[in-house]
Amino acid sequence: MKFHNSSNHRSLWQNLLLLVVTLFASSLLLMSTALAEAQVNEIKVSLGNSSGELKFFPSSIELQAGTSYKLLLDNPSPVKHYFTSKDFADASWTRKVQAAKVEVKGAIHELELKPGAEAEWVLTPMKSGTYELHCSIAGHAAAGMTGEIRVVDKEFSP
Ligand SMILES: [Cu+2]
Repeated sequence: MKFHNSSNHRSLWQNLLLLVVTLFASSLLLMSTALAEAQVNEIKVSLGNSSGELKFFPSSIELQAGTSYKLLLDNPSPVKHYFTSKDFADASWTRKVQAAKVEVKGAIHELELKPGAEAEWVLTPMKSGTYELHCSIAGHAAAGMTGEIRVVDKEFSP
């Protein structure tokens, strides 16, 4: 093999290759940034779990007032549950609730999730405070199916 003859060619090809790799890498970076932005305000809350524990997972969430969120609710448990947080709902602006190809708009105070159900609640909390969350099925809150939603004010940097 002779390397010396093709050294000019090699550096041209290497430069081209470098350019292509750089373009590819930066487009990947842009794509992953866009994906990260799309996912940023998603918060997942499970109502119960597959072993039937009467809890929310997690049982405490913190949101920022004036920021829009997508709450991804699911029920991996064998029984029906409710996501009930009336004061939180009253202090929030609900853009929509989407579940099984049905989109609901307007005031929402609680969501019922049957076993295996999933729902997306797109909302913007408007007022800071600590709001209680519970499942309104008889006996579930007493057994521990409660939680809290903390809404904090946005921190403004000077
Ligand atoms: Cu329940």
